[in-house]
Amino acid sequence: MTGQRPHVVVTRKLPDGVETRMRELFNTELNIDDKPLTQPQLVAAVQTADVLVPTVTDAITRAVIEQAGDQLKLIANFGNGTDNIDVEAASEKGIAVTNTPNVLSTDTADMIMAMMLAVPRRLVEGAKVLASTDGWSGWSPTWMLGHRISGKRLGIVGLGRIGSAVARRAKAFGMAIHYHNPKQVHPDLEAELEATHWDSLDQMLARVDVVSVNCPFTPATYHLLSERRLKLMRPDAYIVNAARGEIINEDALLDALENGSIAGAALDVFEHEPAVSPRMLRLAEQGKLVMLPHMGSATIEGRMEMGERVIINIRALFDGHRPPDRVLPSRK
Ligand code: 8YV
Repeated sequence: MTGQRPHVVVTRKLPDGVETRMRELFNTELNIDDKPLTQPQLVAAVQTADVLVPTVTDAITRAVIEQAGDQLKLIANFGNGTDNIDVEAASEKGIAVTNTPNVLSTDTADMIMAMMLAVPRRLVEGAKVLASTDGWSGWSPTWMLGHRISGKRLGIVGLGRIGSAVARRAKAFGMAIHYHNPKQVHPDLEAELEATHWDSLDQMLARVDVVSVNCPFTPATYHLLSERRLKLMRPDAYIVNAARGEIINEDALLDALENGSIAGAALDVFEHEPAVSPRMLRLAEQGKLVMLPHMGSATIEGRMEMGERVIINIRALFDGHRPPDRVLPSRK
């Protein structure tokens, strides 16, 4: 450490205000060009940094962590999900891991509502008509009809911070809230949302009109929405995913969309991100799939607040306190 100023390596370009503040407070190494670091560059970073600030695009694997120098005290993720970091390997080496919870929940939930409406209300299809060379020939009572979401049942897979923000919005849109969590949420939250808890994900999937995936990606949630489970969904149901692509078996989802065993999907995240397949592009062309490039939390306000959380976590640790957003390895 240089005096009391920790050496902080930031792996991607962050909003200017965040970078300026970090430079004022720390001995900060920025990535102005925003070119993602290679694995050897990440290893080099953990060998010199007191703090590494990675994002979802950096794989901070056990192999990377094992090569870290003793000076590395904190991996302060710029993001909520920490599936890009081997938290257990970090903990074994005495390296703390933090994330940026809460500050992106409302932005992500807003985007999820837009995604929830996008397929049933044919948002992208409609917008394309006006932008096409043929243009729009005029209004008709039976043209571009979609489906109403009000009065429908929403099944939230993972009623946590983001899931609850989605539920509040969906309730205001007139949807009935159902959820599957390993553990039932606090009765006050259930009462506020008038939410129905399903112990069995299978049973919930068979009974809801829209599924929103809002759980973290962990080894336990890999392909949670498996081929078998997707087959339980109703043929008029929609699925929305702004969590992580790996939670849904993407091939099985594409099969279901192609054969009409579910009505549509909106995805902000992908199993092989950033790659999307020609099959997906065809389904998007047909209006059965709306795809966004991982934009769930992409507001300048949210990104500034994420940066603030990162700074607070670094300062807390180097002031001798427990960082407020400490992430612990999941219990096996
Ligand atoms: C962020 C996200 O953009 O925070 C998360 O978990 O998925 C995104 O909204 C990204 O992770 C930043 O690292």
